[in-house]
Amino acid sequence: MIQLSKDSRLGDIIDHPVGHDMCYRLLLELGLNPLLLKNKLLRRLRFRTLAKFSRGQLDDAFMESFFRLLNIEKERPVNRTGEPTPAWWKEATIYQIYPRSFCDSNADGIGDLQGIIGKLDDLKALGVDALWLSPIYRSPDDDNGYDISDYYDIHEDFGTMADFDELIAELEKRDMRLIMDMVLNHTSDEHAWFQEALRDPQSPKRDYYFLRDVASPKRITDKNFHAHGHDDLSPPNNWTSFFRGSAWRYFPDEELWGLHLFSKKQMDLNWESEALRDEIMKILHFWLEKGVSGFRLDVINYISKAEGLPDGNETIGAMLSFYGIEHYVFGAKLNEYLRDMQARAFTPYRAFTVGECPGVGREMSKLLAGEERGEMDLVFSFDHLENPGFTRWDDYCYDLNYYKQYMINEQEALGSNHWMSLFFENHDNPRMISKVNPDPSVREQLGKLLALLLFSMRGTVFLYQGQELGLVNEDFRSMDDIRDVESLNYYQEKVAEGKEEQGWRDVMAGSRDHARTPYPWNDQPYAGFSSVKPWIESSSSNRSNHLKAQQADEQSIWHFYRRLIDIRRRHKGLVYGDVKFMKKKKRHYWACYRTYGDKRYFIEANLSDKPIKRPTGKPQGHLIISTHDRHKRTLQPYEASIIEL
Ligand code: TEU
Ligand code: CA
Repeated sequence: MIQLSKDSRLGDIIDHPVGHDMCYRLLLELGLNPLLLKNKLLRRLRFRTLAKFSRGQLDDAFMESFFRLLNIEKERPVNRTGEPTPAWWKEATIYQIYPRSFCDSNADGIGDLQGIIGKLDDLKALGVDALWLSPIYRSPDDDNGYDISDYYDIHEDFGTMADFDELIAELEKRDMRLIMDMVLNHTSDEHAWFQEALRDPQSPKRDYYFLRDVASPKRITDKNFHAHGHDDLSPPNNWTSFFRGSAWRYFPDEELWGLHLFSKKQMDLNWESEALRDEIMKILHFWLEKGVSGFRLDVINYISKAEGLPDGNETIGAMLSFYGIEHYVFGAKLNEYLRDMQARAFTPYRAFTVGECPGVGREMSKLLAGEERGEMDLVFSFDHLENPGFTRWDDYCYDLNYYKQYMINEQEALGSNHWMSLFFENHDNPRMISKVNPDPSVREQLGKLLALLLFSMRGTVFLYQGQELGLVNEDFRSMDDIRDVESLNYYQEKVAEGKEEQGWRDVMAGSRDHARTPYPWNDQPYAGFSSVKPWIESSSSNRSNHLKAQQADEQSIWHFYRRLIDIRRRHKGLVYGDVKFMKKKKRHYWACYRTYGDKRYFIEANLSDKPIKRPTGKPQGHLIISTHDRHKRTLQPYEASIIEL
């Protein structure tokens, strides 16, 4: 295997899986079109030539970090041809529930397990096959359950283990499955392991975390660190947290630094520890024994950190606004750790796994979830959620033409041994309809278009609660309405920089709370979510689009989703069929064929809010589903349909 270096041609770098995905991200970050990766002239350039034009940005230190990251990975993905192997999770529609905000059964303003159990018939009526629950384990809720303090117990706000067992049984009765959210990159600082590790220098648990003593020579580069009042001390390296500030928290009593990539109460676990990995296997077995069908693995690509925890590169840090990421985004032992879990926990139970992998793109996903790899089944990557040049905090209108280009790129480059996760929403992102076009008069049309685009591609569809109602972003009135630790910290930082107004605008654009407000069930107070004031409140526009009204209206977004799920169940060609896009260059126009055995489908859509001419004339065939009931020569705004040929 050749080592890549600054003398390598860009083409060779792009043909490397990590090189490809990193260059893709880099172009997005720079606001450039990722299609550039296919440019023949560019592919022949040597990296150092490119670096020369970067006005010193891509300096030697940058190149060293960049190529170190690339050269860690020695393997190349393989693309198989032929038909994909059938699997239940490829055909399934998986529905994500954010338990705090789904349904409150005991009038404390917080959703719970009995609330979910009471609504299973509605979910069955929609047609979903499996539920994915955001974490329901014991937690002090610094990050709403993503900070686990006991992996073997249910959060008291959500109920008891008996409620959980009942949920499993009720799901089984309805032929539905359960997928648990498993957070293994970090635990709460209140977890017994961490408490013991902190207190007792002799404890083997000390090795479960990244705890370092004060006598560290390195200086922090993060300007916000000083705002936290540790002026005289320096943390072990310059890594920063995704939730702002240094990634190191100082424990004054013990005179120790602890690493946390997320909030300061989410302490990173050290997977180098074999004893820790044994504990993790036990946890997985415990839940598999209870009958769960699989796991969504939280930030699983971050679990292998570079030896010695070296400083992050300044250029990469400045570019991504996070320092140190290259030292854990795709660590040297990641594949090994995943295979270990697969062999010891998942395979024996035939469990399904989807890994949440921020920063991982198409080619790295093939290494993490290729069928022959023995690592995971699926990956969530996020390169489609924002347009090039924008981040989640930016207030802009998402152009669906980028999504089209992204999907063409993905679907045509995957082998039959690869499978894609299809989603627009989750608990970490604003609502997709609002991103694309916040005009309330197009909400229904656009909601249906997005639904049809999801269900007509090759991959597994994941829905997030409320997406099937076409919910939109909230109109929060002030920071008092915001609950999320990420938004709160982000805003704090802006205030400290004297950019209060900017902070509020960014939070309104990107807050994760837009997706975390109560599910609207009916026209009762609090939309039937609870009989008391909920922990976070939603706007009247979302409350009025409640499930009950949509179930009563055959034309609603909810019925449209219900029909799509049903169609996908009856037409396996829409799941497994080969994908071929047409008229790729025509702006706003989406057209593709799906072929499976002797079945053929044509999917056509208008991605814009203006009518466009059908380039091919009126398609012939049997209309399976359409956002508009009559086919005309022009495609109406956001019109979309599936035709069986
Ligand atoms: O998210 C990981 C992640 O990187 C982001 O999607 C995150 O929401 C944020 O935008 C980082 O800037 C996962 C969970 O989905 C998220 O809810 C948790 O907060 C996070 O991990 C920590 O467990
Ligand atoms: Ca409750």
